[in-house]
Amino acid sequence: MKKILVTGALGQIGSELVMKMREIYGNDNVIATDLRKLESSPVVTTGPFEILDVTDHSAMLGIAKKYEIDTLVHLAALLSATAEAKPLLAWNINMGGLVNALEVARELNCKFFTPSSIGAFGPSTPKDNTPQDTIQRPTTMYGVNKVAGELLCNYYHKKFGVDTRGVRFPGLISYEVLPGGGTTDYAVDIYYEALKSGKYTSFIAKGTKMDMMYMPDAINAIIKLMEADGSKLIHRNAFNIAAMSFEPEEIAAEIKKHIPGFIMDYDVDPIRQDIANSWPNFIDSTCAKNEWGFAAEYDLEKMTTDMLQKLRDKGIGTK
Ligand code: NAD
Ligand code: AKB
Repeated sequence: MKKILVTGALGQIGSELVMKMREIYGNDNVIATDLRKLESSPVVTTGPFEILDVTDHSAMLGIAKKYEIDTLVHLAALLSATAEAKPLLAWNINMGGLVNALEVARELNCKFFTPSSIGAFGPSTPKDNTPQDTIQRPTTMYGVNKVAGELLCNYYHKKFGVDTRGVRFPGLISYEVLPGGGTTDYAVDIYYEALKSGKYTSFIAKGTKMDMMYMPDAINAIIKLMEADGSKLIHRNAFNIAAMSFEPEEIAAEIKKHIPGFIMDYDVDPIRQDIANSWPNFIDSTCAKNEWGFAAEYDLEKMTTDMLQKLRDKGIGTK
């Protein structure tokens, strides 16, 4: 990886991935792109940045050629809750953007990464210790996009020899940029509200277990997989990776250890609850461990300590 183009670079993942990659590969070698431009973002101020709508293939190809990229990290997408609210737009961005990105990778012989999600599973998937290879009949537009995307990435590898790689991310928890329209967003919001007001109203119901991961582990996973020896990869795309799994009351109890007066109640959003109910309780990441050495450093306890400290350092809240 010498010249890397990142789409959707101002999002929750991109804003941290770009900075980490610039640290490793050099500021000028990581070209950040997004539909919008945030002038004050370090992603914009520390290295090359271009406005790019991923549904525009010729614009993407033009930028890729201009910077002579050898790696494409495709992050731009609509997340589960937004995709459920705007399914046709989600299809156009999530599938149209992915095909364009794969085509650019094929045309310029680039290494390729794109994330799938636990959203690629559905109600008929085994819920506990969900295997790498299993039933995938998702009932959401996001899930349909993710399954199709996983298959398309495998196809581009088999048919055209593109070096495609990817993981199925759990819900990601981070403090730099807020998440953008997902079902697992409650597990980020809760930290902000705990610090600001000492209370949180969860839109996900009590007893709903979902896989989650702290952002540093997610960023390390992307870089580790992209640097891994390709000849050892059996799955290549859509590796299950897991770090922790919890219900709303478990994260609340962990926060209470730091903010004793913290209280949580519930006002369940039926749409996001429905999505959450269709996802696994916890997934099995044995293949990622065996094929490229995936390991997560943060569990719920360690993440909560760090997350609250980092948010306090940013001046969030008084609790
Ligand atoms: P995000 O919503 O935070 O960011 C997406 C970015 O894409 C935004 O900056 C947005 O401006 C940009 N974008 C939207 N439409 C675009 C378009 N047409 N052209 C160019 N840019 C466009 O998303 P994220 O959380 O950073 O997710 C990135 C990828 O990771 C997505 O594929 C998502 O499905 C996947 N993922 C994320 C999570 C998570 O918890 N964050 C979990 C599993 C998978
Ligand atoms: C979402 O909730 O949509 C994302 C995801 C798990 O893919 N965080």
